Amino acid sequence: MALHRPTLLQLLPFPIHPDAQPRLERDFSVVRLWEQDDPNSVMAACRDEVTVVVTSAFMPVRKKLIDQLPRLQAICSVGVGYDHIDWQDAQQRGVQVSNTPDVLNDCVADLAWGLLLDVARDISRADRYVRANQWELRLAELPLGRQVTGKKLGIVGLGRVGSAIAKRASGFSMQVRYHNRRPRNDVDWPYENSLHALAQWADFLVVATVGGDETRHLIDQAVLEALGPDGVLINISRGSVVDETALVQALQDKIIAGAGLDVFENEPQVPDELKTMDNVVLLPHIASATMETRRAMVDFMLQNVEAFARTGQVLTPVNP
Ligand code: 8YV
Repeated sequence: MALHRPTLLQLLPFPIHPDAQPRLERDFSVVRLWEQDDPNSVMAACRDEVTVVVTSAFMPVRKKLIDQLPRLQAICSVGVGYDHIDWQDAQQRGVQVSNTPDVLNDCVADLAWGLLLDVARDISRADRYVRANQWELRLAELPLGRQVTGKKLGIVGLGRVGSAIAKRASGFSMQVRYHNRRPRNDVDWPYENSLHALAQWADFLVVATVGGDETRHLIDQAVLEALGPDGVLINISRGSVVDETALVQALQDKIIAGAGLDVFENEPQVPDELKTMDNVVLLPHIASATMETRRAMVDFMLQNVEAFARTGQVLTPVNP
């Protein structure tokens, strides 16, 4: 007699992890939504069966979808951020929501430093200069960059990723300060209780806080003015944390010196004005995008799904 397996709704594939599909299908009857020609009718057919939804930061799970699934018990996501999930609505209904913290800290911190070094030393700009044969033809001089070693690094959001970014600063003999909702008593870096004061102090302001309503437009015109004409903004958290219109204006008016951005307010849309600026480095949300880290993230999602199948509890419920 075949056992009735619960139904899992999978919103996207995970080709990076060779075991992902067999491991999901061992415990669940899996609906592969991305493969369906008519996802709406497939959803209508399975909505009363689905107990688990699997997703990632690139595939939102909003209240509308949660409301469509009366037997939903868990949403397991790949990625540390969870602003793409209406987790409060889920939790009100008793639906568990899990993410994949920690396994991406180093990778994201590495990329924050990549952006910082790139903007400060004009690496991408110098690469474009060589490719356009400007070096050989001596058509134009490259401007001088900014030194990184010995400068001041301000971290907005000293969580797991923020700490990994801060640790790397010692290799560059930099001073570090941070701003959080509240000071941490387990670190030696000085706390600034005002974001404005941190921006005023810092040469490089790195945004590593969570996304969502609470942090929306935390980096606004006033913060950018405090950062000042020699200051550089780096964002590897969520586009929503920065008021993008204010940022474009600040760059155009030379209120700040430059920016390195891995995330944007309306991904994959990037304001055209930014694309023409040489003091800005733009990346397509790749901070965790290495083979090792993405595989570890998918594996962590699988462990959450498997723990839920075994015990009824996910391993890492989101913890706002
Ligand atoms: C990933 C991210 O790109 O972890 C996050 O919150 O934004 C990124 O690391 C994303 O989660 C891919 O699934």
